[in-house]
Amino acid sequence: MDDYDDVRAAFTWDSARAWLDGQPGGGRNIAHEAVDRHVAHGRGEHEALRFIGADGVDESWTYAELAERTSRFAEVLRGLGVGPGDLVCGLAGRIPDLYVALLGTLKARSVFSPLFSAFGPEPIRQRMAMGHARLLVTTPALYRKRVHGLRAELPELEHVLLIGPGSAELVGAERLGPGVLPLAELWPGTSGTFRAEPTDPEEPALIHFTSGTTGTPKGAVHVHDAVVAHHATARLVLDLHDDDVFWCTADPGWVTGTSYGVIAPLTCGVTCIVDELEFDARRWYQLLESERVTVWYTAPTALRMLMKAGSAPHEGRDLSALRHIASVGEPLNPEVVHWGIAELDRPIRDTWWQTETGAIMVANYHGSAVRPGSMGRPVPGIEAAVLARDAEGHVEIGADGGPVRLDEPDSLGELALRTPWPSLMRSYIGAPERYASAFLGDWYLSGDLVRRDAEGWFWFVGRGDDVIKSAGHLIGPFEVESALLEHSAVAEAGVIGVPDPIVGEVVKAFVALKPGFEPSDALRRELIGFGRTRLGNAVAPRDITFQQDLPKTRSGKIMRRLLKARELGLPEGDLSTLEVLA
Ligand code: 6R9
Repeated sequence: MDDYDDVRAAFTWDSARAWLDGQPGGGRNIAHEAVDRHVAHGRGEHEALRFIGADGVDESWTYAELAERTSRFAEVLRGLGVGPGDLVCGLAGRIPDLYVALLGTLKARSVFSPLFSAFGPEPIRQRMAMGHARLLVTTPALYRKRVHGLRAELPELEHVLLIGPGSAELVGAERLGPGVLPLAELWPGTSGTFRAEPTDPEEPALIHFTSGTTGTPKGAVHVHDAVVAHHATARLVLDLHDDDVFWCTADPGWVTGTSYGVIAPLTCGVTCIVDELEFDARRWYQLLESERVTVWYTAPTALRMLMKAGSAPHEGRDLSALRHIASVGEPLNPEVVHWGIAELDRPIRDTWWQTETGAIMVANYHGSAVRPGSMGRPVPGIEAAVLARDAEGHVEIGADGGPVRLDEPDSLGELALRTPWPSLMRSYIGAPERYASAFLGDWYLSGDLVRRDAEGWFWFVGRGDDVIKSAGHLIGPFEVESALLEHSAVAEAGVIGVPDPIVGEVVKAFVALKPGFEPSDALRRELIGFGRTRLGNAVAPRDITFQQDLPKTRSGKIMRRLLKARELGLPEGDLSTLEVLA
């Protein structure tokens, strides 16, 4: 049965608001909808989070336990004088207390921002400084390695709460630095009775940092009302029901791992699986089987790795509980969808969204047949359009001052979404002009190039900018270039993404050296190591090519596009703005 059109026609964001409760005293708070309301509905004993470690289940909490822990965390924040509107950053792998910190921060009406645990010191420093973070939650190991040396550059960071391995042992021990305390030291002073005060749905709740082509990262601000879109899409796209066992493989340091690894599924009252370990094909299939996962949300990189691992790791596994598989973050190749049907006996449903959109916007609806290679159709409540772009890549403005829509089937243009919807970002912190430039009239401009077929299905064509997607993670070339420029040998750097069959793209840098430095393998290795130390392995370039005359525009900007075209042996396109040809 395909009821897509009916569901769409019946849907309004106000009707979706009514699927949630709101707070008892009025207001809307994400933590209330994700945790406390299930306790109020008599489902406190249902399992909320199940953490899987090397030897199986490490920890499992009911909704009631999660409600109590998040209340205690909120009390800890308030006890330290961290209040509504203050920014709390989280820097840790998938460890249980990170989830408490996220939801406890929202309960306290402070603002939470996840940082990726594989970031090096520079991305961490920059994001915390931009957000004026007052408190960081991290592990002793990450604090020592990545944060301690930055404290002098982060005067606004007053408190660091240590969680995870080795943190409880530090209770009563000498401090690792100013304001650094193990969470366990403050826990006994809490009661677990904290209740979120009525929260204005428009109050900021989350800041997700994302990368642009130029300049600093962008801190997309999301408000508590976003939970309406998290919940509605979890129901309508991921088909979550309260007896589901849901596994989202995304890291909680990125937007998917927060919005769909924690918030959205918990609002549906499901049991969430959190796998604390790294990818391993055999173990992943084993986990799907042993935990009886019913709905699985993962990413093309992971699926391609499973495909590469062949049939052996899943042969004989009972995956009969698995009802629904969805994917996000990068283009999902049709081969992978066909592989899913052949090997897992289920279609993989692609979904498209962005940090800025806050929730799934375009998807292969669970009640319709999948179109392999298509991102799907707009979710209920969302109107999507294809907009014309001019030669410079800007959205074309029509005679009426609005964008020019391309309604002919198969036209290529920029994907745009009609505003507003609850999870749309409300600002980029400290960058009102950059925020304004993401909109034209009523439309949010995604920056992605797509085409829409005659039946209204969207097909991803490419990004409209130079941002790199590697293993589902967005990487800003400017951030990588800036870090390389801090090395004494580097005069100029241009950074691009080079296609990779498994992770989508890998980061590659072209570097021009300062006088007195000669290209060598030793210097290349040194620069790669330098990049890793500053940026972390997830962001640093994998490969560096020395090139003295990097191609530039008349205004002096390095032409990454040309570097990329040459690297890939593609036509070089319009070179009219080139000043220096290498
Ligand atoms: C959720 C997330 C957003 C960018 C987006 C696009 C790419 C995401 C995709 C996809 C092709 C899909 N992207 N989903 N490309 N097909 N189904 O990933 O957010 O990190 O902000 O990245 O990711 O280029 O613009 P974010």
